[in-house]
Amino acid sequence: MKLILAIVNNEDSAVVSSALTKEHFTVTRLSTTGGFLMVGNTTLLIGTEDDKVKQAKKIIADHCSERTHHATSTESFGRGYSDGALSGDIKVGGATVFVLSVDETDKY
Ligand code: 2BA
Repeated sequence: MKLILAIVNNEDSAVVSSALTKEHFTVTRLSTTGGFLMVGNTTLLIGTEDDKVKQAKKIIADHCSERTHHATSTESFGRGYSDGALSGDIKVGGATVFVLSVDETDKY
């Protein structure tokens, strides 16, 4: 069994979770915040069998798009920048995906 963690853009999160549930994946959505831009994103938790990971990743890839975040000189980044040194266009996403092995899963 695997646990997929997928960090996706808030604007894609509803569409991608619907596409996953339509294909019988079970999904939990967490409201999260990126440590660099300090803006909201969504982390999907998807527990699934090993042989379905590829299918889940394809659905995520098909429904998540890269976006450009236009940073302004007034933004303070996670690294502490506030002098505009990193202002400009920053590419974000489509999705950042981690696949973890699960030793046990129980429901009570
Ligand atoms: P943020 O941390 O807000 O990062 C947003 C975007 O800013 C990143 O897009 C990347 O283009 C840039 N960025 C992030 N950290 C940077 C740094 N230290 N220096 C320069 N530029 C930096 P993505 O890579 O697509 O990441 C989108 C979001 O996915 C991230 O939001 C974070 O919430 C998550 N993420 C990405 N990689 C991760 C990782 N290795 N571990 C944990 N979370 C990750």
